[in-house]
Amino acid sequence: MKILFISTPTRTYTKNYLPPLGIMYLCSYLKENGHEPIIIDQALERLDTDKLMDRIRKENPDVIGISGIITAFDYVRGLMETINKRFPDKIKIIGGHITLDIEDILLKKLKFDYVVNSYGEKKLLCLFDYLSGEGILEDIPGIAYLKDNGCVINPGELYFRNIDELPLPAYDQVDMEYYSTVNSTIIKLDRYLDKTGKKRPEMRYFPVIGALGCTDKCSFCIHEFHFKGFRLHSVDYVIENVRHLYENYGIRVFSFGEDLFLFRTKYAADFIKAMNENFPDAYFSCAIRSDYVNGEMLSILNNSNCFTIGFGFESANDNILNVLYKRNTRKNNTNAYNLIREGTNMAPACSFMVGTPGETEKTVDDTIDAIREAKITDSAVFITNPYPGTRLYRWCIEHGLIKDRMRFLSDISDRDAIKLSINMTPYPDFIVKMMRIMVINQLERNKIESDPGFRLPPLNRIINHIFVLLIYRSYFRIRKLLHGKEEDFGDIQLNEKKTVLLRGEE
Ligand code: B12
Repeated sequence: MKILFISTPTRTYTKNYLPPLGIMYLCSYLKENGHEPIIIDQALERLDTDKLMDRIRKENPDVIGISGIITAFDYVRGLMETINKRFPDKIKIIGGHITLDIEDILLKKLKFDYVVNSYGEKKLLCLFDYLSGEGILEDIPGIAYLKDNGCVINPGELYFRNIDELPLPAYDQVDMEYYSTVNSTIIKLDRYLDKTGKKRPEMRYFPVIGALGCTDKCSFCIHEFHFKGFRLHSVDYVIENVRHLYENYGIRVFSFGEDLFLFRTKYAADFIKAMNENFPDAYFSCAIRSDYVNGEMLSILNNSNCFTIGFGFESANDNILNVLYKRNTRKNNTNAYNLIREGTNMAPACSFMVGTPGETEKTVDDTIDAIREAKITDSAVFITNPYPGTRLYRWCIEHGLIKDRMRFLSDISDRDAIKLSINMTPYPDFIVKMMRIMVINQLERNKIESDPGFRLPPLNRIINHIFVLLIYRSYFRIRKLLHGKEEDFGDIQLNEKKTVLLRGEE
């Protein structure tokens, strides 16, 4: 069967800077199984509608497979209007994170024929068998379709126990030159090289999947209900992948992911040994959870070319961390940050989020205090967004915070999580936005103290450090006067109700 995959822009105003690894994996697996997959990397190419339709016509596939994350929703909706008009008879399938918890909308409103949830390889293979007249649709786990005008979502999951069975991604299907050179400066690598005096590599960068999934089920992430479990590639598999990229594409800087990679000490030791022996001139970054950071792990990593290690700090208030289901504490986060910064050459990287249900002036102040104490300087600060597929999204639906799903999907389209979509606090929107600025202000204050050469733009100083501070603090003073006491929503439970999402009931 011939399938044409189309990647979609995470942001329409700028080209994607990471390759569409999901469909690259699907391509190589389907090819290995006798199918004919190809990719139009629209996330990069940005063909105008006519050119894109011409390409589809020329390729004349049996199936059109669209891939994306939820921020591509509006784009996919527009694309499907045209595709449905021009190619009414082609089979249209959608996969990727965009599908989670909105299968009915994709089937009924965007008029896809099939939705494939979570990992796609084996499900697509079964679906192709079904489309060729073999197998039963109802027996394919994790796919959704319309039946008697109702949305059917087959339960269950179908994926590899051993992910080493996956062939390497189809690198030949995308513009490797673009993807390996688009990230031409990586500040944390520059700092690492300055600190260690190590030789500057050729700046050719690429992400490598070392593991899939996560050990945890944070309420703002998709791993509780979808993409379940944690699967680690063997060291040999990852090294083979790295070798392929190193030898064929000259890659010298790797980022290992996706959510979690080196967290078992023995695995980390074996992996670092193999990297040091085979690619002594290659550098890499990876992601971890702060509770997996310890002295032994760090000394192993410090004895390698790992230049940065990132984790989600999220909040320094333990109640908020509980609402986020982080299974972690402020203490673990600050310890990990300090251990990495003070005991190694690596740069710690962490990110924060504000506006979680239960957030108050006090909980944000806890985060600000922790940033001050740990002297954290550069870090991303997001506003908690209830993306579909997560517990927070289901909670927002249950609590009536998301009433019109189509409108919500449009609101989160084409935007980063630095924007507010749903206000999950009792405060006005501008206060939640200011919470983010207050946290950034502290990061900037730390930067001023640690780097004498760093200057804040005067307008930023006046607006954020003076006006925002004044309005924000005054708002809470007045609120405290009116309520007569400090607010505390620390006992919020996101699972107070049995979370069953009714898809297709609207
Ligand atoms: C890398 C990554 C990014 C990259 C690029 C993502 C991309 N490819 O477009 C970058 C850094 C740009 C990014 C940005 C953001 N991201 Co992001 N990101 C990820 C991450 C960590 C890994 C994705 C990945 O590469 N997986 C590995 C590949 C191999 O798997 P895959 O893509 O899932 O593909 C498989 C299946 O999905 C399926 N499949 C995929 N496509 C298709 C197509 C068809 C037809 C079929 C049948 C199947 C299929 O089969 C594939 C193979 O099994 C995920 C978390 C995660 N663990 O998945 C979050 C994740 C996708 N991101 C997320 C979010 C929210 C964001 C941001 C909004 C966050 C922010 N800070 O602002 C921004 C959006 C940018 C914007 N609009 O401004 C959410 C998305 C939630 C959702 N419901 O869509 C995720 C799931 C994290 C989370 N919170 O849980 N992200």
